[in-house]
Amino acid sequence: MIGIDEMETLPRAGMESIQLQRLQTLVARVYDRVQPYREKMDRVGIKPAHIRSLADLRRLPFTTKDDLRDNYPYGLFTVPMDDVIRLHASSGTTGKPTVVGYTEADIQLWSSVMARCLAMADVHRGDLVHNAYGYGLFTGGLGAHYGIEALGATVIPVSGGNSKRQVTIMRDFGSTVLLSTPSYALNLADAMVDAGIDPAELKLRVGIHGAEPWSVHMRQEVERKLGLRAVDIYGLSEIIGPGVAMECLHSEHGMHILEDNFLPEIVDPNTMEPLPLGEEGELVFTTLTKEALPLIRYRTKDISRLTLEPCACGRTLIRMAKVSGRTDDMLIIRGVNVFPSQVEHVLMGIDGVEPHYQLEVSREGNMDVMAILVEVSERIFSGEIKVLERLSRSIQMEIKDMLGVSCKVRLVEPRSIQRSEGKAQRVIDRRTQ
Ligand code: DLL
Repeated sequence: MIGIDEMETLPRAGMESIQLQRLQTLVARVYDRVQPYREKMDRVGIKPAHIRSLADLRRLPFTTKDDLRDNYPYGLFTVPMDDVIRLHASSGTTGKPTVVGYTEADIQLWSSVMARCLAMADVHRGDLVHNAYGYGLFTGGLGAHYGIEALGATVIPVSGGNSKRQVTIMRDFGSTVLLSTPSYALNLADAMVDAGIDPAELKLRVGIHGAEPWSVHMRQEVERKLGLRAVDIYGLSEIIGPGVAMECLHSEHGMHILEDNFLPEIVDPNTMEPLPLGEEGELVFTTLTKEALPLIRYRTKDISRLTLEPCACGRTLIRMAKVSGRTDDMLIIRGVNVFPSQVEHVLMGIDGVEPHYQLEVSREGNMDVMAILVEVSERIFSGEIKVLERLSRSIQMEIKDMLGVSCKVRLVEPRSIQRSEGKAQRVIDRRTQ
């Protein structure tokens, strides 16, 4: 059984010395093997030998999604294709997908970091793990799958879709752990209601949800509707997939980053200067142990904060706060910056509102107009018009108060907003169409 790995309780100096050693090896490796990296480093006059302390990390150039696109599909790989045993890809909103490759050692590494993450939520041998992350090019399904096996638990590789069948399987197979995006977990809760299954009939103990931002309120909804303890897991294809960071059962305030493998920084997205612990900014990762596609200072566009405050579980790993949004998800509505997560936060605090919503942005003349489509509960929807009007006005006022922007509110009937099997689509921007 996997418990707390020895890497997870190291004193700071011990961790930093491992990180430095790994960073030096990595920088030498990419400089030797990958021309685009060498050219970038030469341009700023930095050689592998210049990396003498962890502080020297900031002298290295950043890597972005554009670097991956410019070298599509395999240009940043450090090994010949013969050594690559797996490919995955993430489809962005525009252009070519981002292709990531893994050597055999990378797959082992991925399985082990994923197993360590699961262990943080006390998943263990004997657990029946219902894996509803999509299998395929998306890293969620297979990444989690190998981790569950490495842990010695039983994997149920159900993938996404066909929610009705999923809830029957969960009940009949006796699933104890659910892995899915948070939005899909809510779909499964609806499917349970439809099938007349009470969550209390199930053996679910813990839900491990990630791959999209979700608020603390949304967590409460998932926990209430499914009768389990819901924890957050973070990762991205470029860095490895799921398994970069994970909440333990003690930590309501952040995910432990497996920093022996993934070295985090927070930078100011405008100046690109590193920010001190505790300040919010863009999360940047350097992969310390990956072979096929190591990345140096990769800009994730995710917004978070780092903390070294001790955690009750005893792990000394640095933690990242729940992702509050993405720099590229930010909507600018009549000059005001709006993140979908802020809207979610406001909505989830209002009684009668369901955790299903969408933001529609359009242009009327020269004006940006934001409409919020919100599902309301059956009770409210079938109630009096004046109750609906009051609710709509109160949402408008709360949004105006909290975000400083006025919006239209359209209350829609339960289950009318399209459900996703993976990541939910929260924003429809019609300004560019
Ligand atoms: O979503 C990997 C993953 C699968 C993570 C399953 C967790 C569970 P990508 O498709 O490359 O990889 O998308 C990565 O998703 O940059 C974040 O914007 C977002 N994301 C991932 N986890 C979280 C999370 C997978 N826990 C992108 N909270 C990332 C908020 C998340 N956003």
